[in-house]
Formats: sequence, C-alpha cells, structure tokens
Amino acid sequence: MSPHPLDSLSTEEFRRTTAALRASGDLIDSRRFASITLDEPAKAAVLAWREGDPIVRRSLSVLWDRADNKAYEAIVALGSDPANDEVVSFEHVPDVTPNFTVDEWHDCDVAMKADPRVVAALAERGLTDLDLVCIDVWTYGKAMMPEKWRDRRLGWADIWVRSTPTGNPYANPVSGMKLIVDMNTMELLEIDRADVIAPPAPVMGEYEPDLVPGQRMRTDIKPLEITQPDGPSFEVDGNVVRWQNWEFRLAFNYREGPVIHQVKYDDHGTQRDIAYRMSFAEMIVPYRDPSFEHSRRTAYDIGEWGLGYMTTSLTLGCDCLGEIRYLDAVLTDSLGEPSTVPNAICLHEEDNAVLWKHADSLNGRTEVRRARRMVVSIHATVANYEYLVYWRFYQDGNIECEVRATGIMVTTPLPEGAPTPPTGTLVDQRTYAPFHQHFLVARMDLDIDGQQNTVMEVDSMAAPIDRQNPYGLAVVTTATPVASEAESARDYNWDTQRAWKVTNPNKVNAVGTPVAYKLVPTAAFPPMMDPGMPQYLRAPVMGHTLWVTRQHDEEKWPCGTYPTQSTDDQGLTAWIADDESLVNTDVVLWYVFGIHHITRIEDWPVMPVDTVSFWLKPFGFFDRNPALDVPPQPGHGGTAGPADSAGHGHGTAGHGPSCH
Ligand SMILES: [Cu+2]
Repeated sequence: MSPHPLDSLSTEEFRRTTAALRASGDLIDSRRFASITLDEPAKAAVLAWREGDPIVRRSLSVLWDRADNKAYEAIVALGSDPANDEVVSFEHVPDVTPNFTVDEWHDCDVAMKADPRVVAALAERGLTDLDLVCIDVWTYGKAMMPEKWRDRRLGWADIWVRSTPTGNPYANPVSGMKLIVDMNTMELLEIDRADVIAPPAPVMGEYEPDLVPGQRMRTDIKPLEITQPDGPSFEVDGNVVRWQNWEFRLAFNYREGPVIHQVKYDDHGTQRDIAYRMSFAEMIVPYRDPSFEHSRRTAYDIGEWGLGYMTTSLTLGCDCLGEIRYLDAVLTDSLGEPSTVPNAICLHEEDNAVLWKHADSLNGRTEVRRARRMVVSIHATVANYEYLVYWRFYQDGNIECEVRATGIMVTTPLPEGAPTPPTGTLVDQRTYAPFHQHFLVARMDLDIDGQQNTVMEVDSMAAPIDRQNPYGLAVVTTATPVASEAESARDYNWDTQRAWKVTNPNKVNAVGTPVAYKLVPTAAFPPMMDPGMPQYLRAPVMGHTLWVTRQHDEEKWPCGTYPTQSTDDQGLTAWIADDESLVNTDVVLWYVFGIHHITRIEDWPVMPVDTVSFWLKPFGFFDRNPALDVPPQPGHGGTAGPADSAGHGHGTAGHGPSCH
C-alpha cells in the first residue's frame, strides 16, 4: 500500500491537526470542531502526481466558538515530521453557521431533560419517566427562525417518548410543542406551543418482534448462502479497488461519506478515464406540510449533519451477504478526537442474473453469460431515517448509483375527530405521516477519455409526416450542447425521453462518432415549490434535474459551503453567474434525484426500503459490447452443446448440461 495525495486523513493526522491548533493557541476551550477533513489537493496537482513524488498533506478544520458563535477555517500543514506541523491559516468566516455535530445532538437531549421547564411540560402530559423521552434536535433556515435569535446557533427539537425502554424511539411524538435551544449554551430559549394539542394516539409503532402484539415469524425460509471458495475477484490495494477491467480509488470524509475517485476502465490494455470524482454533495429534505409540527422541518442531511458522520458499522450476514471486504472510516468528534467506524464501507461482488444471451433457434446453440457487479456501499443513520448508498460497477461499463431509504417516518397525532390533512397519509389510529421529498445531489466530475468534454442534451421526437415518412413512424433524436453555464440548469422531459451525454469531441470510436457516457435520468422529480419561497431560495439546486458547471476545485457544495441556517444559495447559482463556457472543457455534472415521498401505510412502523437509482452508461465509448470477453460459467462450456431438435419452437433452444 503506497500513500496517495487523495488518501483520507488518518487517526494520527487528525491528532496532529488538533495538536498543532492547540500549540498555536487557536484551539481555546470555548472552540469546537464542526469538522476536520483532508484539504483535498487540486485536481491538476493530483493528476500531475506520480508515485514517489512528495505528497503534500494538509487538513482543513472548521471550528466555531461557543462563546461568541464565530466560525473559523483552519489549514494545518502536516509535514513529514510532526515537529514541523504548522497552522498555515486560521481565519474567521463571517456570517456562517458550521454544521451541527453529533455531540451537540446528544448534549441537547441531556440538557433539555435537565431543564425544569421541560420536565414540567412533560409532566403536564403525564410523562414522568425521562428515560423514555428522546429529544431530537434539528436546525433550520434563517427565514424560519424567530427573528430575535437569528444570530444564534439555534436548534429546534421534537420530543418523542418510547412505549417501553426498548421501544421504537420515533413511534410516539409529544406533539404541539417544540423546544427552541441555543446550541452554544444548551439553554432552552422557549417552548413553542401549538394552539391545539392532539392527545397521544393509540398507535402500534413497534417493529421489534417481541414488542409487536401477536407477532409470529415466517417459518418457511431456508438458508441461502453465498460462497466464493477462492475468494472474491477483486483486489483492494490501499484505497484502490481493482475488479475485472475497473479500477477506482476510495476516500471517505465526514460530509460526503464515500468518495470515488479516478474511475478507469481497462479497454484491451488501455486504461481509459471515466470519472475523476463522484460523491453525494447535498441532500435536501423539505417536509411539505404547513402545520405547526412540520413547517420548519427541512433537513440538509449532508450540509447540516454530514453523511460521513452518520455512517454506521456494517454487519456481515445482515447488512452485507457473501464474501465481503470492509474498509474502516475515521471521523472526529467536536473536540477533534478521532475514532474509527469499523466496517464502514462494504466492498463485494454480486451475481446479477444474465448479462447477455442469445439462443439460436435454428441450430440450437446458445450463448449466455452471467452478470456480476462490483458494489461499494455504506449505511447512514440520520436520526429516524436510514440511507443505504450503493455505487455499482458492471462488466459492460455501466455504473449504477442506488439509494435505499428506510427507517422510521415522522408521524403526528390528530385531535379526536379531526380530518387527515391533505398533506399526509393516515398510517395508524389518529396518526398521519406528512408528505416530504428527499432531494439528493450527486456531484460527478466525469472525464470521458480526459478532461475535455461537452455535455449534449439528447431529445427523441417523432419526425414530421411527409414523403420520406409517410406513415409517421420515424423517431429521430436531436443533440444540443449545454454550451455555457447560463444554460446550466436542465430539466427532465418525459415527452422527449431526454437524457444527457457527456461526450469527448476530440476522440472518436471505431465508427467515427465521439466517445461518450450517457446519464440516464431516472428517479428525478420536480420541486413543486414556488421559487420565491424560503426553502427554495436556500436550495435552488432542487429546482432542476441536472446542472452542469465548469470544474473548479473549490466548487463542491451545491447549496454553499455553509447551508446550516442559510437564507439563500451560495453554491450553484453563484458559480454559474459568470456564464463560463461548457464546450470542450472540464465539466462537472450535478444530478438531482431522490424520493418524492407520498407516505404509505406500509411504510409504518418501519419503512421497507424505498429504492431509487440512476445510471451512467457507455454510449459509443466502446467499439462494441465490452463484455464479449466475459467467459461462460465454469463447467458449462462456451458454445452450447449439440442441437436437440426435439420439440423446439422459437426461443426454446435446448436444455442439458450447458448453459442453455
Ligand atoms: Cu421519506
């Protein structure tokens, strides 16, 4: 394993960062870390780097001062000798709020339960066992914050109560009151109370079998085991994964979680570039219910909390099945103390049914290949929800990005006799789950055979009926370049089955057309929100399916570096204001997809996974099907066995020992 400029910070490098900041006097007692991460080297520097070249290691820390709420960014240079570590810069960043931290989430729970006003308010509701109570703090945009506290690090908290010590923490909301908290002092500023309080609803919100009344488990499931007696077909060399013709590099940080770098495909001995960097850059979850309970509820699970911070350890046989290789992740707490998340990233290969097949019904010969895919996955638990992220690489050059959402929906009791609001679904007795949307933004710096690329928007349409097209059968496509950042925001069009191709206009395939990868835009949905509304102004990225920008190293966060408590967008819309050309240059794609969650009864009390995905597919990148070289299953011959003439109609070519 050789070190690389993109390697995530190690435990030692985290420790050296905090030590350097303490030694410089910048880490005074009132300051806390929102994050420490690799100050990622510039793309140009990484591409110019060769093994054996010196590696510059720098960390980027974001801190805030709990005494005066000021935010700071610090760069620490980590030399080859810790004695030479130095704080390169320590700068105040005005008017921003760094992300909230897991430590504060826990501290808030403890502090609120110790506040006599909270204790009294709970007692009024008959709740006296505080061990059953969970305080779940959220943050919000400035427009929704009480004006008098907009200069504070402000949280608002739901209150939940378990039915039993091991019961579902999110089954029983204590409705009609929100705790407004100064997160620096952990002081309760106010209990915001609704005009009408709904009494607790008689729900059955448990999912652990021993808590579900009368629950009997299925008994007809026989073992299903996946074994690879010779081990998996991939290798992990440090942070590099090689599998069949694919190679890519993995990194991990507090915010994006997994980052996939330098994706290449070996095309008959030539390593061809496909992507420089792929990750999730933001997630915006607006609740679309205007009630007291939900109007302030919009979560930025990446920008406000961090997908990496929320990443949990995976368990073999449960979360992942088969021959698994795990990578650990290292994260830091708000004091800068590192700790390891064991088994954070799961690497494995999966059988995926058939890759390609044809049965020659005249001669009875059949060729069939089984498909495999290489999977990189993590699970993140963000309070009540879990997001399961899967990046999958296929033998035919496809890349699939899948997200599964599971966990517990937010629910709210209704007053006796009240109708279900039109903004939610009744899921249990007197209980509704509000509609909401999960917008995910995938940042994909694709480099199709190098950095000089152009994105083409491709629409299909019926050609006019004329002498050449007398029956109106002709479907044609048009390809229009997304020429500059003024045209950067693109929408899906169902009528034209729109897709986008990232082409390299400087390189053609064997038949003379430019090499390309196509973004297949599935799981996209419209924002359904007035662009003048506060939640839209913070995240205009959610207003369009695809954004294209010129690559700049510092442009990573589509709602701005600091979306916590934001008012407007400091990200995408700011970057495209200079209208840079997007033709034959280094482009970045921002694909907006996710779940338009019209809640279901079946999502209660725990959601079966809701699965969404999109694909990147080679489109003239290769000169033919790149998976012709996948061998047949061992023991099943190549070309199928003898023609068996008995009883064959079309499409039923033979049977017997071969794969046919
Ligand atoms: Cu949802």
